[in-house]
Amino acid sequence: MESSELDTHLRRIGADSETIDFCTALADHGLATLDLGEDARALCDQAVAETDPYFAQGHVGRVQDAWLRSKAVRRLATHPKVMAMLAAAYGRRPFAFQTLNFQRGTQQAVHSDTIHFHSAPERFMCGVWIALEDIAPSAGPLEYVDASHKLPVLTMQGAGVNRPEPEPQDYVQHYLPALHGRLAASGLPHATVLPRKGQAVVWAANLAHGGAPINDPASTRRSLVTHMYFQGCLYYTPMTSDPGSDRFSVRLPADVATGGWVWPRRNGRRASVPPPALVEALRRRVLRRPYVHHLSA
Ligand SMILES: O=C(O)CCC(=O)C(=O)O
Repeated sequence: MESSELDTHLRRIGADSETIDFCTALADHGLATLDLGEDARALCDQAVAETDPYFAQGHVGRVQDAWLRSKAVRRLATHPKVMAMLAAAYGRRPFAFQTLNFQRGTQQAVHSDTIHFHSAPERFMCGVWIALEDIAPSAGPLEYVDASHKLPVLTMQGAGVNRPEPEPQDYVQHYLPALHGRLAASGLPHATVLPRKGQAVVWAANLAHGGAPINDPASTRRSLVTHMYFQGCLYYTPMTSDPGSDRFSVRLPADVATGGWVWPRRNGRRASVPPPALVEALRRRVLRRPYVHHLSA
């Protein structure tokens, strides 16, 4: 999708007009929407019923990996139409590796997912944001910087963090200001999306996006974000990696469809996975416990 060969690729796979429109929008803007149909709208209601109890605890910002317990979240995260569109757009089999459920707008600073999860070769990652209810403009909708996925990927080192093991606070103090400076200099316009229940918004790995301000404090903005990787790549956590020096914090991502994991590969071979990543994957598989992130006071 992000190569100059997109048109040839789409002709070769015999893509239909909906697939061509989806892939072209993703290539041009870094973001494309899909309607998942009536069955998906029923699944959205079920996903809300299965995840609202987590939020009833109060002060819960997001629920990570509700798919481990919620059938509806798992089915939406692996929706066949989304999978087919992503396979066409990227030319590799996609797999969902993480879900996040939100009940309200996140007001998250504009960022790019390439600082949280990335791949080698680069850009084989994307986000899929499914509206679990109709999204109102005052509810802090998803915002993005149009076509910003075409900018070079900003690493911690590119943001001036030169210590061998960057620390989480470096993200706020260095990465975000550097990214925001680049985006301002690019002059690319900000936009928001207002999907209806059962519509999916896909963003490219490097697209700058975040949560717009909430103007109606009583509003809900129920959504499900699924982070996707593609088969046959090395998967890593960029914040603690230095890709320029070939030093990667390798991940062993889950495969939401199977409940297992997908082993990372580099140059066609299985890559080695550090023991802590293996232990974490085993823990997730045995405990099957979603993680509830509480809002700081
Ligand atoms: O839903 C939002 O406001 C932003 C979500 C997001 O940035 C993400 O999950 O990567």
